[in-house]
Amino acid sequence: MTDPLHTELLEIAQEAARRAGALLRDGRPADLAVAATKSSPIDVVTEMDIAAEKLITGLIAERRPDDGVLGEEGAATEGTSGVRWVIDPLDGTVNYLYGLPTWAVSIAAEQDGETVVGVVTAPMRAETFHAVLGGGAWATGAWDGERRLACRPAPSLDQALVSTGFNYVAEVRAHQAEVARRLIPRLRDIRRGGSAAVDLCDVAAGRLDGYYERGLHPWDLAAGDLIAREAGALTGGRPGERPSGDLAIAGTPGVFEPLQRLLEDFGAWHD
Ligand code: 2AM
Ligand code: CA
Repeated sequence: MTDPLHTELLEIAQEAARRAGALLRDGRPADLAVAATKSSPIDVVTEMDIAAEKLITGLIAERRPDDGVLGEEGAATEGTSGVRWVIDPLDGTVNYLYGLPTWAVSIAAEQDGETVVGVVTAPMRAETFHAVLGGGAWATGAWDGERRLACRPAPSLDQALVSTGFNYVAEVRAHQAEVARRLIPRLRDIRRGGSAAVDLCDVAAGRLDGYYERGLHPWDLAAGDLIAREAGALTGGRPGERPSGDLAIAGTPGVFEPLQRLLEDFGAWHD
């Protein structure tokens, strides 16, 4: 039996994600990419980002005024109910700016510090992912109904397709490129999707065998991490640690462990 609180949180997260996703999709000026070299498009994206976060936090405040909130665009309230929402109103900002489809709204709800609900919606892929702790991971697409997700059976690491991301800071990127250079000959190939939340859902959906990234924030990870785990993937950071800003790794069992070992050997978390 699903906890009625979890069901309520899931319904709120789904509604908020759907409405924020529609706002971002419908509100994106068609000429945003054309002007992408000027500074103004960045402001447009930031405005959309803030508007999406306001929509989400407004809905939460209306339905559950005693909950805490942590959002990328600055929302930060403690709350008194034991529930805290962790929100990325627009994950994959650079893709959104350029008109690439891989961007998402990511909303998670924590109960007493543990993630219990995660929703990630990718409007340009017409896909929404969700998970409730202990209830499996699910996807709904435009052309099919709800289907349960299971990560891929593990290939050997040299046949694994692994996604990653690169930081906005140049020195960090240089180090990440060095780690990727050492990793590439050991894998089938590398992908760089541009949205941590979507990458984690793609691991859940069996479209990627693994994913890793350094420098993420809690809102990039919270929902996608639960969705990946509920689909049977393993997630972590450095050996023995939970995923964090130092390092976040997700992978199908059999890929996760050797990938984590290699990333440790290559010092993937270093400054
Ligand atoms: P964003 O689009 O909301 O900024 C890209 O590799 C992924 O990492 C995206 O999910 C991006 O989120 C996230 N990210 C968060 N902080 C980052 C940073 N400092 N540098 C690069 N990517 C970051
Ligand atoms: Ca993000």
